[in-house]
Amino acid sequence: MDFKLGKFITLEGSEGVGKTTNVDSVCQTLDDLSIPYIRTREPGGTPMAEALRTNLLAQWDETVDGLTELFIVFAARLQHVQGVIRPALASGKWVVCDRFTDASYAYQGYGRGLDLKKMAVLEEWVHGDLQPDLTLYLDLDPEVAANRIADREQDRMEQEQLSFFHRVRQGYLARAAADSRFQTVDASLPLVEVQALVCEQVKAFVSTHSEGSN
Ligand code: Z5A
Repeated sequence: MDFKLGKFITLEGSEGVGKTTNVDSVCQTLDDLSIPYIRTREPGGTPMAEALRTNLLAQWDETVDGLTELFIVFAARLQHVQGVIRPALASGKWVVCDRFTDASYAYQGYGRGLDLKKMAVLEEWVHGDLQPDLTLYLDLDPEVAANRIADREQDRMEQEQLSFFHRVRQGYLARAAADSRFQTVDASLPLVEVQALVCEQVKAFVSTHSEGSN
């Protein structure tokens, strides 16, 4: 499908910043405005992509190369874009997605040090004509974020050093500064305040884009 009637909203940020919690707020705002949407996530969103996610986050008794991670997340993304995101947008539904390709740039590009120009070729190949319309970037010091999820069992990526998450944050900040589709939210504020800011951003976006065409 090569057209879209719905809008594509993504939430981004390092682990523990509150993305999942705030996806709820985005969905609640769309519900209040009677806008039809689907809620999904990356890596994941289809049975095969969810299986790839499990592989990405699992502990392996071998070194996992950053390029291997990149191919896993883009393979999952292709399944997700073709099977879920494009059909939903083409049918007029909005898509609310917990992470998308900005996460690949932040984690595999800035975090693992992969070549950003080569990543752009892969992005173009997989979904060159499809980009989020609005990206809510939740910004938080990685140390504070790690403390928020300290009582959870940590997956392979969450066990990375703090320096890795500082590079990830720098990656997100660089991308947010370079593209007007980003709205940066201070995720260090109390949850109710973050939720209010997220709700405000979504309402502002809806008021300028609700006519339903590109
Ligand atoms: N990954 C990748 O490497 N490349 C890619 O291209 C993609 C992903 C797409 C899984 O992502 C991993 O995939 C991720 C990057 C990699 N690895 N890491 N690390 P994920 O999004 O599923 O995993 P996550 O980032 O680890 O999600 P999370 O731990 O569930 O964090 P979150 O969704 O941002 O946070 P939360 O669960 O909403 O909130 C965490 C806690 O903080 C919770 O108790 C909340 O109640 C609390 N919270 C939330 N907001 C606040 C405020 N404002 N104040 C106080 N407490 C708060």
